[in-house]
Amino acid sequence: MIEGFRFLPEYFSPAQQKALVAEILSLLETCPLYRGAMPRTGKAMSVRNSNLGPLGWVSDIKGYRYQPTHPATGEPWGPIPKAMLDLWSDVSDYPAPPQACLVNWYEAGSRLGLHIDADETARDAPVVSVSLGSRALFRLGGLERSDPTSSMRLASGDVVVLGGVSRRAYHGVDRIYPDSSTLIPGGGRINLTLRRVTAP
Ligand code: MD6
Ligand code: FE
Repeated sequence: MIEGFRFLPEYFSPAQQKALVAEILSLLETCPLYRGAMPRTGKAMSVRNSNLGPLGWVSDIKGYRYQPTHPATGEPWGPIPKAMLDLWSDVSDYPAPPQACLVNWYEAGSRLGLHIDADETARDAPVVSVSLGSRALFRLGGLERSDPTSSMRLASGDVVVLGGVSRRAYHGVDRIYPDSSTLIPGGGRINLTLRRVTAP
């Protein structure tokens, strides 16, 4: 396995998952999910997203970037839940807190193409992710898009850390297994990723 990749299955208990989903759903009321667009083409993304924290990752026809306000409401993003800040303290081994918690919302047919997370200047900080709700088929490759990949299922409560060399590895989500969880009303999947954007 590529150096710096960590898989922490069932990091969050079912009760913790329930509380975290309730908190996220509540925060999304004022910080709503929206559908971003792909740079250049403007094609709609398969996944809807929002953000929590002082910065949020947005994608539109002009490109990818971090910004302090929601593109639809113009308001600052909501706060990062304490459970997520505690997770970062526990697993990141980084001397400063995360600045962005990207909320990705998957429906039954949603997917996320193979990509690297490369829009942060603090490249020495890991990206830490939490899966909630339906299971997903996650694919992890290497530093080149053409490198061999391996696939694994991510279930609700699982945590993935891309640190070290794996921070620059290609990865994506090939499919969601609908009805594999009852955690989220309507049966979707939420993936939360914590990022440090700028060097402390
Ligand atoms: C997902 N995850 O699980 C997509 N990125 O829905 C990511 O793109 C990701 O899980 C960086 C670090 C961990 C991840
Ligand atoms: Fe990613």
